[in-house]
Amino acid sequence: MKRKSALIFGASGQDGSYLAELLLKKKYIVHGVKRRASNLNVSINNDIYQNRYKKNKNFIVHYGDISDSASVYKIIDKTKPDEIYNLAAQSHVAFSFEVPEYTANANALGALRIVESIKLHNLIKKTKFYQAGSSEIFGRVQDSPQNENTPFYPLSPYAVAKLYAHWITKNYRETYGIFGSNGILFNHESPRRGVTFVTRKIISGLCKIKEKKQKKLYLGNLNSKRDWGHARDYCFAMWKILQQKKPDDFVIATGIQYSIKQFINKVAKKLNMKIYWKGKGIKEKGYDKNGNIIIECHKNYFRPLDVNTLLGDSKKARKLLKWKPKTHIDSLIDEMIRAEYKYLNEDK
Ligand code: F7E
Repeated sequence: MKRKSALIFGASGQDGSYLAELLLKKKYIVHGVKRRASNLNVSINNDIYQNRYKKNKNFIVHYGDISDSASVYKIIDKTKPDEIYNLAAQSHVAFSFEVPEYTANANALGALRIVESIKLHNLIKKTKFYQAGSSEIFGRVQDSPQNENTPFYPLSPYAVAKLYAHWITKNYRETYGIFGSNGILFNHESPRRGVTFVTRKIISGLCKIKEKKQKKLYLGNLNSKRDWGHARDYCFAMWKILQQKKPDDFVIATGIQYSIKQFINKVAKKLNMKIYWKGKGIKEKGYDKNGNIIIECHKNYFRPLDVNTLLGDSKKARKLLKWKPKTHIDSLIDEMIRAEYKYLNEDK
């Protein structure tokens, strides 16, 4: 039987690495697109990329950039894959306020470049396309929990760009019959998460505080609530989405939410640290048992506009894809703490 082939834009990020692993296990030929001057959020991801795939002859690296039309067209023409996964993005919501145009170019036009190349290279009948959507498009939530029918209300340049990518995928599906599906993924984390995202930042910070390698952790909005799952489970959903007979859009979420403060308390408990909270809003502080301030809010980590609550309803995915999250948040935190200690020891 002929091996299936897949092309992953954003192959060296958190999701790209889990997806590549899954597809290689499923005997795909995997083409991964990587930026040559890639300054990825964590060097760990680059290591995974270098060490894990370099020697695998079924993993082929292509240098390119989602913000460069010629490279996107060329790679798609050269590989003519059965499946394309677009995981390439400027993925920091806060940073999108600083670089809105770059964010629109990568996150919105990136998806357009791919669907347009599928069309131009006559791959409509051959190639299935997965667009990595984001729960951020629900923004100022109009209903709770959010499902595929909840109205969108994006609150950042990141979310506005992701909404364009969502609609252009749907538009090419309806206009040209492209097999284009959107996964609307709620937050998903892992030890491979970049250190500037809040879960990894909290786990890394608290581990270092416990080991006396850091005194304090500065954060922003402690009251926002997120629905966090494990990236590995969510990458499995991406693959399932493309194995359907028909293209469609799916919310991928756990259906359970915690505030940032609740997440901190969970991590602290696992590390046998008790945090005593005092104050409100930006003045809220976390103290250790000796009365030292170990968590403080800093204006730099607040966003001009924040999404205060996100909670996903993934009934459709559970029914049609027969998908459900396997990893409970407690196991996710345990895995992230174990990895953090490994990184700390390697640092030594
Ligand atoms: O923030 C609050 C922050 O940066 C979560 C991306 O993968 O998921 C991710 O976007 C919450 C926000 O993720 C800090 O204000 C408090 O309310 O971990 P985050 P995100 O913005 O939800 C979605 C689904 C994506 O699509 C994105 O690509 O935590 N928060 N203090 C903080 N956040 C950060 N980063 N740093 C803080 O110090």
